[in-house]
Amino acid sequence: MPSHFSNVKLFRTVFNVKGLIKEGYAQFAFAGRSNVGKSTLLNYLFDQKLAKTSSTPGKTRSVNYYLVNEQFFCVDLPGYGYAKASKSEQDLWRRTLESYFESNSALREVFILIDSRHLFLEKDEQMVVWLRHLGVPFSFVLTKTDKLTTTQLRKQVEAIKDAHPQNRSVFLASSLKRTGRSELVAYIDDLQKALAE
Ligand SMILES: Nc1nc2c(ncn2[C@@H]2O[C@H](COP(=O)(O)OP(=O)(O)O)[C@@H](O)[C@H]2O)c(=O)[nH]1
Ligand SMILES: [Mg+2]
Repeated sequence: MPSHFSNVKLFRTVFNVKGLIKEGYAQFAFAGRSNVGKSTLLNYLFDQKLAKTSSTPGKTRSVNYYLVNEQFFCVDLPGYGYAKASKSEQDLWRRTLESYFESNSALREVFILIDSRHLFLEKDEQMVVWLRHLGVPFSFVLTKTDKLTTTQLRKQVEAIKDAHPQNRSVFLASSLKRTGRSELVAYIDDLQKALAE
């Protein structure tokens, strides 16, 4: 399948709330706990190594805007739930995300990445409550699906759908095995087209 994300570049890296972009190109944001595989998934979607990956959690503190096809942003949000982060770091993280989500008229969808082995962790559930409260549309991406058997994975998908019947979709992805890309890309493409009409 040809890449729909044929032209991707890092447009802006933001370390504080002042640089956040709230209008203009549509935004599709990617959120999740540190180490969930967010940067790896973005690189898989982009089909190039633009986002920095790491085996040490808690590295990405910035908000990174990737401009795709000169049409929309994929936004790499700072990872949460990093236990070793200090109180002040966690406060900064919360302020940044709060500010990112609030009154962001360009934000179309948040993909909440969850490790397919570890559903219903407190911080992920908090994120869901938060986004629902703000009225921001979101869907789930279960990552690292290569770590589970087909049966285990099916159970996890049922569990998350049961727990969150009102969310839009549950996507499955393994960046390692390179599966799940076309569904995500098609979904973003469709949302993007619907907006343009
Ligand atoms: N088995 C497996 N490991 C993955 C996958 N995606 C990422 N990882 C690993 O998970 C770790 C964290 O990945 P990274 O993308 O940096 O996570 P981030 O902190 O969410 O951006 C790295 O060691 C990756 O190699 C996947 O699909 N399958
Ligand atoms: Mg990362």
